[in-house]
Amino acid sequence: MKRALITGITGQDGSYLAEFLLEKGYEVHGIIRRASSFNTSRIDHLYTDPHEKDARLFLHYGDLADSSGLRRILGKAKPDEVYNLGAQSHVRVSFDQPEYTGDVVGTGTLRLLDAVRDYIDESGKEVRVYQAGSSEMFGAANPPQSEATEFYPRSPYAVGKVAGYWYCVNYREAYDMFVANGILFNHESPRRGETFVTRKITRALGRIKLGLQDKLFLGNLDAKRDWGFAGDYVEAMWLMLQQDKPDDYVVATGEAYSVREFLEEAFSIVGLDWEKYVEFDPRYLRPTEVDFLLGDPAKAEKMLNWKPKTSFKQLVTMMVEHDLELAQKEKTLVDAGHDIPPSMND
Ligand code: NAP
Ligand code: F7E
Repeated sequence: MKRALITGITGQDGSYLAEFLLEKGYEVHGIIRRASSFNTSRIDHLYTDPHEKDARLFLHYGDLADSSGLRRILGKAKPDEVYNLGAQSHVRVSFDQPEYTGDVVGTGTLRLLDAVRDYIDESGKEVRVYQAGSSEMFGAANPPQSEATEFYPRSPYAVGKVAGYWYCVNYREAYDMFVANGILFNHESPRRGETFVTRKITRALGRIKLGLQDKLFLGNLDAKRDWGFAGDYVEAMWLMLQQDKPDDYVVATGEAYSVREFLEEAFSIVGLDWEKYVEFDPRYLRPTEVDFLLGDPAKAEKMLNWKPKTSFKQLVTMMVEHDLELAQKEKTLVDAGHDIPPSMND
């Protein structure tokens, strides 16, 4: 049985990847952060009591800021594959917390690589590493962006990801480690965090449709993104670690839409005119914006035989339908005189 270790298992991608690997028969170990409230809602459905004989999902407390903990976890999990998905992943927030973001996203990657390097030396095992790189690394570079496009990061988050990318290349070359950089363009789902623009829109839309909310405040509607479905993208992560040689791959759909177009598509599904509900709030602007990301996934298609399965329309519909159901549950509670429990905001 292969063993995988996932940092960021409680996040959107971590939950889909854990599902995917468990289905493939892996034993999955995940690193979770200690929090004062529960932060495992995205993986609760996968969890079984670790004392059960057939348990294959194990969680360990740790943090990318804590290298001794990472080393200890590697020793316990004994992974064949390590997926580094942990990050302060919000671009806007990275301007408010630049040092912390750089530490977790950039130096955190280095801490993990170095711990894996020592673990390989001590155990004699081959361990393969996937690094969650981002299209944000391209930033202001002209679209379409491919593996050959020069990076031009536009936020502390993106600079941290560029550092992580180069640490990975360096460890690959210096120590002959199997490290693959995925350069993933935006990918969304009903499990997307609610402060990212797509989910913010679909969550508000459900509430507006059911009369629980009047307005939606947004920033720049002109930005264009190449939006895919997270469930499709985790397969590409796994495929990168099944190749003969480690390499770097862009993962994208090859289609871009503006935030305005996302709004139009989402609101049209429920027969509402978005312009009646959306208002501008400059708080959501970034000091430096990324205007246009459009990926060229030709290399992943050719080398990994990977293609996205979900279209833009299907993605928006899936998110809108999910958030309408969630809003319906909230409405039932509100109508019965209850407050909406915080867990419904996940
Ligand atoms: P996400 O939903 O924000 O999840 C991030 C995960 O990282 C969560 O499990 C979070 O834990 C964990 N984390 C945060 N700080 C950490 C720390 N200091 N130490 C260890 N873990 C920490 O992000 P995602 O959308 O799943 O993205 C997964 C990865 O891909 C991230 O590295 C992201 O930057 C990158 N990426 C995402 C996209 C995209 O469009 N989604 C595109 C390109 C790259 P809590 O649950 O406790 O907060
Ligand atoms: O913004 C604009 C905003 O925060 C998309 C992360 O997963 O993908 C994500 O980063 C666009 C930007 O995602 C609001 O200015 C307008 O142009 O959903 P987002 P992002 O910044 O593209 C990349 C690939 C990652 O790697 C990141 O980890 O939408 N926008 N109004 C807004 N954005 C937000 N969040 N909120 C608004 O109100």
